[in-house]
Amino acid sequence: MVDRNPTEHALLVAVERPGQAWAATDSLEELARLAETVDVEVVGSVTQRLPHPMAGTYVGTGKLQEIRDSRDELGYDLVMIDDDLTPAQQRNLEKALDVMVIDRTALILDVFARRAATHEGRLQVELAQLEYRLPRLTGMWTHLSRQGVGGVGLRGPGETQLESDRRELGKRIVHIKRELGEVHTHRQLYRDRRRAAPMPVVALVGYTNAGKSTLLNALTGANVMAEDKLFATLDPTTRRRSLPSGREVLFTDTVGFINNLPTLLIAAFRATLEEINEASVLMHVVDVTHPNAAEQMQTVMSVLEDLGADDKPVVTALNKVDRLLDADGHVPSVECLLAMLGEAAPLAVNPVAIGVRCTAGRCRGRTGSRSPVRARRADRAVLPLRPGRSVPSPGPGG
Ligand SMILES: Nc1nc2c(ncn2[C@@H]2O[C@H](COP(=O)(O)OP(=O)(O)OP(=O)(O)O)[C@@H](O)[C@H]2O)c(=O)[nH]1
Ligand SMILES: [Mg+2]
Repeated sequence: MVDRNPTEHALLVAVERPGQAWAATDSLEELARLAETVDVEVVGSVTQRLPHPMAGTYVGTGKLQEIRDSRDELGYDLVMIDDDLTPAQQRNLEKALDVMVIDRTALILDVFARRAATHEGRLQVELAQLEYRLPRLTGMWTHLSRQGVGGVGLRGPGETQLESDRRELGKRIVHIKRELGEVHTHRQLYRDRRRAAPMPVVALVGYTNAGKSTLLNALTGANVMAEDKLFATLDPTTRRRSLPSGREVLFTDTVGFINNLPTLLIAAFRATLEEINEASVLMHVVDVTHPNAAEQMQTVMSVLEDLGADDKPVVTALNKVDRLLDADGHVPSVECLLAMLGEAAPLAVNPVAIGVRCTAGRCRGRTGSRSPVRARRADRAVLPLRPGRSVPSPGPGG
C-alpha cells in the first residue's frame, strides 16, 4: 500500500433515474459510508434527475458548471460518482472539473484493497484493480502515483504497475491469474475431500454489515472478525456445528453484497461464489433494523440470481431483532418484522427472527407460533430450525 494523502475531501455526485430500485439519497448515503471507510471526508453531494446519465460527462452541462462553481466554497479535491463511469466519461469529467474523479467501482475496489487479508484475497483484489485500470491507463491522474502520492483509487497492490506500460500490466494480470489458478486447484482438492465425507453446507449470504460473521461466530464459536464496517469479511470461513440430532452441518461465511456490486468483483470473488454454489442451503441474513432493509434484500436476491444460485433453498434470518425489543423486553413477531419490510416481505423466504447481541436475560420472547427467538446470553443465538423447535448454540469453541 502507498501512504495516504492527508485527508481528501470529496463531493459525491449521483444521477437519479426514474424507476431506480434505490433512491439516490439512500445510495449516496451508502457511498458516503464507503468514502469514510477509506478516510475520505465528504463535503457535499449533488444529484441530478435525468432519464439516464449523459454519455459524455455523466451529468448535464449546467450541472457540471454548478459543480465547478462550488469548488471554492466546498473545498473538495475529489469527485465521487455513485455509478460506474466509462473510461471516456471519467476522462471528460476530470478535464472539465480539473480534479480527480472516482467512480463507485474504484471506491469499492479501494475498500477491498484495504480489507484483503489473505494471499488469495489480495491477489483477487489486485487482479480486479488491474483489470479496472487497464482501459484507464491514459487517465491524467496516474502521474500522482508516479510521484508517490497515494489516494483513493490509486492505492493498492497494483501501484507499481501503474508506472509501467500496458504490456507490463497485461503480464502481471496473466501472472496473477496463474497464481490464482493454483490456489483454486488447492481449494478444489480440499473441497473434493469435503465431498467424500458429505456434510450439508449452509452458506450465510447477505448485504454487507447484515451480521453474517457475527452469526457464524455465535453459531459455531468461530472467531471471524465482525465489525460495524462495510466489507469486514472478504474471505470465506467454514466451520462445523452439530445439531441436536447429532447431524453435522458446515456453516460458511461469505463476502457481503452491495448495491451496484462491480461485476469485476463478482468475478474476482470466486471463492465466495464457489461456496455459495456448493451450498445445500442459503441463509440470507438481513439487518431488519436498517432503513433500507427492503432494498438490501432486493439487491441480494438479484446478485444471487446473477450468480445462478437463486434456485437454492433459502432461510431468511431477520437479524438484529434485539434492537427492536419492546418495553417488556419482548422481540417483535415475525409477522411484525415482515410488515416492516413492506413490499419486500415476500422475499423473506422461510423467515426466522434472530438477534445475537442480547444482554443476559433481557432478550426473551416469542415471535409467534412459527419462530421462537430466545437469546439467552450475550453473543449467543438461538436459531429456530423449524416451527416450534429451536437449537441452542454452543458456547465459544463449541
Ligand atoms: N444488535 C445487534 N448487532 C448485530 C447483530 N449481528 C451483528 N451485529 C453487528 O452488526 C455489525 C456487522 O456485523 P458483521 O457480523 O461484521 O456483519 P457481516 O454481515 O459479516 O458484514 P461484512 O463482513 O462487512 O459483509 C457489527 O457491529 C455487529 O456487532 C445482532 O444480532 N444484533
Ligand atoms: Mg463479515
